[in-house]
Amino acid sequence: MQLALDLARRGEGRTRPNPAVGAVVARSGRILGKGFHPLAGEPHAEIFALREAGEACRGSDLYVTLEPCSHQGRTGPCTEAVIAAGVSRVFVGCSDPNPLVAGRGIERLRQPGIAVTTGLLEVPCRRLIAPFAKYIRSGLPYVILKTAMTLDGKTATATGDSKWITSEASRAYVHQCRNRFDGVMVGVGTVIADNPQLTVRGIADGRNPVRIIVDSTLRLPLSSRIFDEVQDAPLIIATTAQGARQKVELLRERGVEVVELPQEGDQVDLPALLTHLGHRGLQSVLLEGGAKLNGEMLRHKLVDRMMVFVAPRIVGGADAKGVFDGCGVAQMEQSVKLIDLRTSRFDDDFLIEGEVELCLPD
Ligand code: AOF
Ligand code: ZN
Repeated sequence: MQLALDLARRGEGRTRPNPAVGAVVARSGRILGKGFHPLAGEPHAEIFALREAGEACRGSDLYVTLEPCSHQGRTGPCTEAVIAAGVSRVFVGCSDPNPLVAGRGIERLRQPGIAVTTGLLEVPCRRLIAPFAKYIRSGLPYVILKTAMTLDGKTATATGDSKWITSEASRAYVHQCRNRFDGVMVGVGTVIADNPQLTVRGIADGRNPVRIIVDSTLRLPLSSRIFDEVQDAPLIIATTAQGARQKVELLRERGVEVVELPQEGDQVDLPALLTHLGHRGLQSVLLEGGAKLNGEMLRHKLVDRMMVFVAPRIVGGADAKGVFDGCGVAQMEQSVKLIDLRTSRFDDDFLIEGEVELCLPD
């Protein structure tokens, strides 16, 4: 199952609106076939694994990170292929949250007497499909907020300098994350301050996520580096009726997708933006700041998970920038809590990751 998970990750960020899935056919400790779902419309993971194993499937074990599908979608039901191949035992990582499947796949496999074991490495298998699970339930993309801060919780000095808080290893990991996400999103203030490209660099076979910039008044300078690679890295600018018509036209001429959304106060209505991104098929979005957008996304309960890099530095000073703007909460009891915590290390930085607790305070 660990091998199936590793295989599945090769499809991460490529399969929307489908989940990333991996499968292995094995017998008596020998791997006979391997597969992963590469792209919606292409065969499912199990089909590749069964094909590779061929005749050897008869009497073998199938390990699959997600319950095999039992419905006719863009492709046929995997359950029928598994049964026809003569597999004896199936080990499933987690059930499929798609209401068209939701346990029916497992049920169908048991009908002709296949021994099905569920919940093998369930936690990582569920984590892998968390974007798909949220998307299929709500139509909204799964949002991971990524940030980097000093030990005293700052993302920039009082003068606004924010370059190189974290190590090169941490930054390389962020590129790996962008490569696995459908979208990457920032506020216009971050584009003005840092002039980022938000592309994937230094990864073989890397592909760029859709870049989303939240800019309620269209103040994004046309000289920004973000426009350099619009052909290879789609760019969406989310704005409101406050954005000048003429600028909208200029941006569209450059190949930018300008989306005019309702306003909340004088800001882009963020739930409306996320609904739009969902309609556009984005299943996962990496939110990379700044503090204002972070705070607003959190307030609207649109953040599902956080990745916080902590660098062993201290900036000091009351004016240095923090990770979240907005009014914050009055009582510690109302604070946003992360659960299912994990830590890892990138050179001298620590990465703290966790799921935002579901019942956020109002
Ligand atoms: C599997 N194995 O590798 C994947 C599954 O339109 P289709 O035919 O591609 O079906 C998409 C649905 O199938 C998707 O919503 C999810 O429920 C399941 N995905 N199932 O057995 C796979 N990718
Ligand atoms: Zn399938």
